[in-house]
Amino acid sequence: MNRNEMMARVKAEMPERRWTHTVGVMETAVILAGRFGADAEKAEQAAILHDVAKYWPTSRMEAIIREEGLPGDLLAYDKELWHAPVGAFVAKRDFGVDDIEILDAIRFHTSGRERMTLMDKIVCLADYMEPGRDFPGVHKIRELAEHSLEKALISGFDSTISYLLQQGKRIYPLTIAARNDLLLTIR
Ligand code: DGI
Ligand code: FE
Ligand code: FE
Ligand code: FE
Repeated sequence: MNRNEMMARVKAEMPERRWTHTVGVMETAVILAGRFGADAEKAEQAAILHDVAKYWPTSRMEAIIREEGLPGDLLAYDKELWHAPVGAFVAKRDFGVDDIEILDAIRFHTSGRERMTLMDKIVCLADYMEPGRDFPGVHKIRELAEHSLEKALISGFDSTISYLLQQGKRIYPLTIAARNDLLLTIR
């Protein structure tokens, strides 16, 4: 499937403001790929698809998680996590994406994971810092991203974890693992 067709089909899956976010993630991912030496085309493709399942009904995401053998432990955590692995499944099944780097970057864009690849880091960080994002700490993340993918991403996970603590929500273990692992890799 070519780039324009992919963009049109993803756009049709979501409200206008989420498409605007997606375009912001595409642009940011391409910039970060240039800055940190990743394949910009792959980063852009992962960005286009990363939130493709974000507005699917919960029941539809749950059915795919159960029927397609995606990690069932997700079902015991915040539903906001589900669109990432479901999105990777949909990218492969419905958009014909075969590249594991792209699929994994989509799969782990929300939770993170241990030993994140360069592509995982770029897509996850672009999602945090695209120009439309406005949350406490986003300016610091953008500043850190000038020099360090890892420091910026840690700052992003810090803000997500703080938010989840404040809300009294469970924290998915992969997010903790991702942050711990990134902390070991800096300085
Ligand atoms: O889909 P987006 O809104 O663009 O961003 P995202 O895919 O990073 O989703 C972030 C949401 O997921 C955010 O509101 C926090 C929520 N969330 C719930 N539980 C967890 C979690 N995020 C992480 N990283 N880890 C969790 O355990
Ligand atoms: Fe997302
Ligand atoms: Fe994210
Ligand atoms: Fe997103």
